[in-house]
Amino acid sequence: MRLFLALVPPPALRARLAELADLAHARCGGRRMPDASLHLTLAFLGEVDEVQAVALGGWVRSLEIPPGDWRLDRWGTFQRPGIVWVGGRHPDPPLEALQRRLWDELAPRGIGGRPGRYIPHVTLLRHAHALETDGLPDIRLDWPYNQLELIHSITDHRGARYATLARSGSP
Ligand code: 3AM
Repeated sequence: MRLFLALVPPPALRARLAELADLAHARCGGRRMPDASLHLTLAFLGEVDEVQAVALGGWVRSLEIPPGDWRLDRWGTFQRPGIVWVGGRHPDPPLEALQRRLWDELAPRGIGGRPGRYIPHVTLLRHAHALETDGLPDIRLDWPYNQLELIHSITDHRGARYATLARSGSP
């Protein structure tokens, strides 16, 4: 099972992100993320077996995460594989601390793959034809959060869809 830890946007923010995804798609093409899949990845855990997934679910349910508020105010791109995203202009210390804490707790649970550098971002497009965000509107959105989710990424012929396995603070 391919798992990751993520923040899931509150409904009003999801709707705004979806509008931005439409605008970006009109300009850059590629594959627009479905509304239901919009998220901020905190940690990609890779492939785990079912036993590990159950244990990770228990751990996630036991987590209390400090409430935070992430400011989204920039467009960004990753060359490969043609990602267009929105994220923060400035580093966000609480979010970075949360990401570090998660990896500190994942390592003893046998999960590797801690990235060297963490760039918090919300993917809006994949395989964009043009990685050009000039002309897209200025953004200033706030993402209040107090919970993270353990998500199963299920890939089939229709692409990837996501299923939540566990939420923090909800034993
Ligand atoms: O949140 P985003 O869209 O940036 O690209 C995948 C997605 O990131 C990423 O994990 C998120 C949930 O699928 N991902 C997939 N495979 C990965 C890998 N091998 C990966 N991240 C790092 N290493």
